[in-house]
Amino acid sequence: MEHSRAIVLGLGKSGLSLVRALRLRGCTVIGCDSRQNPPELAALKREFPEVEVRLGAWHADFLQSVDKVYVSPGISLKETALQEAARRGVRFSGDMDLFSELSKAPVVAITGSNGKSTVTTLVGEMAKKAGKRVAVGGNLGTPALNLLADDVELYVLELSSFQLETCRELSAEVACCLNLSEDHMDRYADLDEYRAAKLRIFNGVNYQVVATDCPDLKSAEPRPTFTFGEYQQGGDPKHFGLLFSRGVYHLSHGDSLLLPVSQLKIRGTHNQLNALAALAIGYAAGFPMQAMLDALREFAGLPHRCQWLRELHGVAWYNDSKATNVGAACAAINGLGADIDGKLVLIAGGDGKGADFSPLAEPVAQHCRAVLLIGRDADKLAAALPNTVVQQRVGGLEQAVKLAAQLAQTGDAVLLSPACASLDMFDNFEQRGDLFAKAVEALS
Ligand code: UMA
Ligand code: ADP
Repeated sequence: MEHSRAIVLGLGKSGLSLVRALRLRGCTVIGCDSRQNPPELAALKREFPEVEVRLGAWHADFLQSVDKVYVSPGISLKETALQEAARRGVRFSGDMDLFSELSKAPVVAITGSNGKSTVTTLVGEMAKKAGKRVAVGGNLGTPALNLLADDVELYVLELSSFQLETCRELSAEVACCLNLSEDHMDRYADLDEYRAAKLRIFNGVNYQVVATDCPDLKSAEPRPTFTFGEYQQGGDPKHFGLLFSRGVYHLSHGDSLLLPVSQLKIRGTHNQLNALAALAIGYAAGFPMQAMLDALREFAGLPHRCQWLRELHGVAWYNDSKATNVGAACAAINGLGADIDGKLVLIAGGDGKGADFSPLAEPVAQHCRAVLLIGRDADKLAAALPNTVVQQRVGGLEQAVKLAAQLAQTGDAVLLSPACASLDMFDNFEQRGDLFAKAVEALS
């Protein structure tokens, strides 16, 4: 390997996967983390006792002292030491650069502000049904480098803007940026900078999949294109749409009906779009249609994403803890709100990551009976919401669940869709969702 001495910045999951891949190829590695007790330190010391570890602040001189510097996705390239090193000519890589160098099988890559995990998992299920030996991961949870294996026939990867920032040329077989709305505004100067990071997914791509309502989310170079979105007249065989026929909406391909949406287990209009995106991606990757439809019928969705929990006294309870940004919560409110007879009691709030909450005003006005607000940015959120809807600030999630049970009426649904990250109150969105589910289970 050309870079015999490398620094790995960040000793979380990605950092450990980088150290592992580099050590396997004989590189000398120095592992660094700004924290005194990074999450994978113990595992690193156990597996690679020979690797030098440095904890605490890093400096440009040090970053300049090796052949290659790999940066974990959670670390911003705007950090002072990294900027200074960049000025001195250091080029930073990420785990996806090394993955591209080492992987031998084609890659299907999926990004976007929302729906990534759902679509990635769904495409993975479709690939399995198509009989492929597929490895699924990336931002979804398993670092891409940990998926590398000689017998893999296809990689299906969810990629975040953070991972794409340090990825020069992925050369994916198929790539898609599902949608774009504000997220991580504590890391990006503006939406354009965030978009530019996302669009790197198309560098060197063979086939691209583009949402018809986001025509700018595509490769700068002309590429063979498949699309998804509203139904389009003309029967374009490269388009997957929602077609109203015989009184119900269907997933369609060109002019052919594929499946009534009632046969999907995942709920909400946004999930119908996710199903169409997965079809377009799978089609571009060459999966047989029947395999894709079988996977779609069976897919029950992922936990914490508009997940149905229970029905109690005529009220349905949904856990959408993964809605960590405004766009996700808007989609869940609109999607579920349109699906139910009554209104929504929404539980929202947490760490808003610097977001503008105003896009929530309209969906809340249209679909919500009440909004219960938790967490650090509860007041900021309250200021953005219409005062025609009942609003109440509550101390915690359990209290919100009890109050929601009192406010909801028969035919309503209670939806936890925070529009915020969980980190001000919880370890992660899973812990927030699990606590919500427990509190809902305890209701009688
Ligand atoms: N950190 C420090 N100092 C360091 C290094 C990291 O404080 O020296 C902090 C970061 O600011 C961040 C946290 O540690 O808050 C984790 O960062 P990391 O890069 O070490 O994270 P990993 O454990 O490697 O996990 C990463 C992704 N995490 C992030 O991008 C923050 C995981 O996505 C991903 O599953 C994993 O790689 C495997 O690919 C999580 C995520 O929250 C689910 N992603 C964001 C999102 O989906 O919105 C982008
Ligand atoms: P990601 O991995 O991008 O965070 P997920 O599939 O985990 O996406 O879904 C996270 C949340 O985003 C869901 O809980 C839902 O609220 C919202 N969501 C899912 N799909 C879409 C979509 N296509 N458009 C907008 N919001 C969506």
